[in-house]
Amino acid sequence: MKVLLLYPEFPDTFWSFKHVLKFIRKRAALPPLGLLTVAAMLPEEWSKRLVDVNVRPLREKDLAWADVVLISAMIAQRDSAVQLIARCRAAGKTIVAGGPLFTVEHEQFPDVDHFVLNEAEVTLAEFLNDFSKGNARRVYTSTDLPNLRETPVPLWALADLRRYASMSVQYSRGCPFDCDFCSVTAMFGHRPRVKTPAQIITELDGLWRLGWRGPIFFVDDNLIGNKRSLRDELLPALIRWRQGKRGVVFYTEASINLADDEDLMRQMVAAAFDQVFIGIETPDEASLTECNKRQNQSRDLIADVKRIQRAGLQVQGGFIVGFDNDSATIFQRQIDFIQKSGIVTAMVGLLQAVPGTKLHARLHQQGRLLGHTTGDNVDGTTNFVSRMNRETLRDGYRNLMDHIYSPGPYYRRIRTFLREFRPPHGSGAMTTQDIGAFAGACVRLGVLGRERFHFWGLLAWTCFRRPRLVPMAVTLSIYGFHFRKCCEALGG
Ligand code: B12
Ligand code: SF4
Repeated sequence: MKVLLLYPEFPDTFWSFKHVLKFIRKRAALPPLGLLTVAAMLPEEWSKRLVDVNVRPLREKDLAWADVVLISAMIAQRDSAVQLIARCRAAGKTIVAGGPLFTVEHEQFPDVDHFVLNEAEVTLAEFLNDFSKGNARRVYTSTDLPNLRETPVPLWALADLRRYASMSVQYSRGCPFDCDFCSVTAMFGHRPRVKTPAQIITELDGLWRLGWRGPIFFVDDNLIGNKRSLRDELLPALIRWRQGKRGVVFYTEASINLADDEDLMRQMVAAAFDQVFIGIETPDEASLTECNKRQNQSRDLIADVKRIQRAGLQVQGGFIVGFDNDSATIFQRQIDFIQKSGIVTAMVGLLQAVPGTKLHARLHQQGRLLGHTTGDNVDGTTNFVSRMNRETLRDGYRNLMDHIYSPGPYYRRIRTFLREFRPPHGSGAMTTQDIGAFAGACVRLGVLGRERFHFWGLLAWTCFRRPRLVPMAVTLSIYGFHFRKCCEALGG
């Protein structure tokens, strides 16, 4: 059996980091971890080929080679998935689909032969068994939440690692919190299920053997969801593994209560974590109550962010506008918060209702849903009737984005962050990739860009005040270039 593993294209948005990738000569931010994990669950004797369309196009000869196509996608990849499925259908291939897009809207894809939904650890074996007997059903689904101790090591060798900016591994699934807009808990439950440290170390050894020396994203939705296993098992194992290894750094996602645990932060930094994405969402208490983001309530969120930055972790933040409680003042309040916090990478999205979430169910009951979500929360669209006047929301959102990513406020924010950030000892060395990116930045941002004065001003300031942070200042300047391009596409 020849299996083609197919991963559709991401739209060119904040999350694609497309304009950043050019500086470091990469094609995509991350490999498709779900597909590579599924590949490891297929019979060993099957031939496997990966085509990640973000890295290279699907060629006719790939289709001619394949007996069966396995496709994975998240909602944001819907358009590309539809096109690829049509091509596979025209080529007469058997199509098997799984992953988050199909798990929430499989009925929208009449051309797919088989859906293997939810977590493949529970649904794939039955499908493979039926498929081998020629009597596979159309839909395989399950509400069981598997033990990750059985999850195999992803087949990274199928991917051309050199094309990616970062690698990914997954330690846990599930999150103890209950934010109403979040599809993670709807899909993966509230009890964080974890792999053993030995599994993670085997995965890391595999990446190291393949020559990977760059960043690795722990794609857990909330790495600190199970603090005990993180503190007692994973982090000590990572600290041991990292000894004598240069180049590899980790980043992840976590909830804001990380700020309460100095020891945990210290341990994470010792294990070479240098960044953490946190869902801040909004400085408005009423909106936090509305979306049930209890862990963010009654806190000084700016002080929390600064504490994490001082511990040596750069904070990236997720923000949302468009809650029922939001009034027209929310845009300026978000701007003030973002600027004061020094969160340079601030992903501000319009609230969207994703199928399967409590928010989606509530809006459906209230008759306020307008149709599909695009799945991309930073494209300036929403899929329900908002309480705020539509034009006010749209214009307020665009102005907010335009403001925080225009050169003045953006470069001021970088300085606010660099003043606070305490990098661990030993960090700050320039890699060959950094040098290439720096040369590109000098030309594109320092000569051709409208931000040129800000760019050189920041470099001079950093050389003088925080010399070890020069590579970081350059990286963040390049991110700003990407975000500005995305804002232009929004029309802001
Ligand atoms: C890494 C990640 C990304 C990366 C993707 C990089 C890449 N190449 O994959 C980046 C940062 C680019 C990204 C971006 C976004 N993401 Co994202 N992302 C994730 C995250 C954190 C981990 C995905 C992952 O690697 N999981 C590990 C693997 C092992 O799990 P898996 O992919 O689910 O695969 C399992 C099953 O689904 C199944 N399976 C998967 N594929 C297939 C295929 C077949 C054939 C079969 C049989 C089975 C199968 O088997 C696997 C093993 O059980 C998930 C959350 C999560 N916990 O999954 C969100 C998630 C997938 N993202 C989500 C969203 C909404 C987004 C964004 C819109 C931003 C946002 N608001 O979060 C953007 C959209 C992109 C854009 N506009 O360009 C949603 C998707 C909702 C949906 N139903 O589609 C998720 C679930 C998180 C959430 N907030 O709810 N994301
Ligand atoms: S903390 Fe994050 S992952 Fe957990 S429920 Fe809230 S939004 Fe979802």
